[in-house]
Amino acid sequence: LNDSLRGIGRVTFRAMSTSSGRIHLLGVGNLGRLFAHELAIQHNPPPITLLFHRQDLLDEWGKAGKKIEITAAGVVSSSSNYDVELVQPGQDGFIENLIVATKTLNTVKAFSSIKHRLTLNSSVLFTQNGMGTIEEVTSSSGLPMRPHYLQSITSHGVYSLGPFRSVHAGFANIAIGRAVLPGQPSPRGQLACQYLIDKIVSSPGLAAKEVTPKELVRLQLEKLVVNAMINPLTVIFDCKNGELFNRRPIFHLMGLLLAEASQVIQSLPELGADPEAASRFSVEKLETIVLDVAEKTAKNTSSMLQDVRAGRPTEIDYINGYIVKKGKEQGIECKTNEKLIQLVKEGEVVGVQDVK
Ligand code: KPL
Repeated sequence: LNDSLRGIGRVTFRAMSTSSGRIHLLGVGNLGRLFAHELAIQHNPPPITLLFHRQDLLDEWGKAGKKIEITAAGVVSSSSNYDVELVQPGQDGFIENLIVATKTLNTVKAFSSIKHRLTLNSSVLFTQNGMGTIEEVTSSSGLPMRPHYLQSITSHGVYSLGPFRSVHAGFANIAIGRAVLPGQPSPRGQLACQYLIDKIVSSPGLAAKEVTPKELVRLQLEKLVVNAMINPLTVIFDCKNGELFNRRPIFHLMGLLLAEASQVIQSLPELGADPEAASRFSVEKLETIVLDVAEKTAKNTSSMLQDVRAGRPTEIDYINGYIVKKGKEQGIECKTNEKLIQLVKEGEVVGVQDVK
C-alpha cells in the first residue's frame, strides 16, 4: 500500500501542476451528448475530450460532421469544439475530470478501460439510472485509493435521432452531489470536485443544482422510483411517458408497485433514523413525483423502451431489481415488481391502446 501511495503522490503532483480544466466524457449516448453539448456551448466552455470505446464510433463521428446536434423545442443547436480519442489498451495520459455517461450495464467494463489514467486527484461523475453502480465500480476497480466520486440524477427526457443527434424532449433538471461510500473515505474532503460541479451547474441547458450527500441519496431513491414506474410500464404498454397514466388500470398497477417500493425504501438502513423518511417516501408523495416527471417528459420515449426497441438489454436489474433485492434483505416481498421484471425480460407488450 505504501508503494501505491507513493506512486499516487508522484502522479498527483505532476497532475496538479498541469491542471487544464479538461473534461473527458465516456459514453456518447443521449445523456452523454446532452452533457457534452451543454458544457461546450456555455459562456466559458472547458476543453472537452470525447472518449470513444469503439472504432466505429470514430467513423460515425466523421459521418456526423464531427459535431453533436441537440434539438430542443424545435430548435437545432450544434457544437463541434471537442477533441476525440479512441480508448485503446496501454494508453496513458492523466484524466482530471471524467463524466461517465455509459449505460448502467456497460459502466464497469467501460470504466476499467480508463481507470489507470485516474488518480486520487481525479473527479469522476457517474450519471447512470438506478442504484448500485458506484459500489460495483469501486469493488471491481482494484484501485488502491479511489478518485473522488460524484453522482448526478437526471430527469431530462432525451431521445436519439441517430449517431450524435438527439432531441431534448423533456426539459427537467439535474441534481449533482458528492457520493459517500460506506467505509470509503473521500480522498480530498469538501473542496474535491468543485471545478466539475461548477462547470455543470453553470450550463443553463442542464438546469443542474448542487445538493448535499444526504440529499443526494434521497433524490436518488426518488429517481429510482420514477424509473421503476415509468420505464418498465412504458415498455409493457409500448407508449410515450405522457400516455401512461390517463388509463385507470395502469394507475392501479402503479399503486401496487409503489406500495412495495415505499415500504422497502422506508426500511433502508442507509436512511438511518430519519423522521422525514416516512412522509417523504409515502405512496402519495412518490406518486406525485412520478406523475410530475411523466408530465414533464410526456413526449419522451423512456430510455428502457428505447433499449427494448433497439434490441439492447435493459437496466431493469438496477432499477426494479434493486427494489426487489433490498426488499429481500429486509424480509419484504415485492411480488408485483418481480412480475414486472419478468414481463420486461420476456418482452411482453400490451399496447396502451388496448387498455381502457
Ligand atoms: O429517466 C428517464 C428515462 O427514460 O430513463 C425518464 C425521466 C423517465 C425520462 O424518460
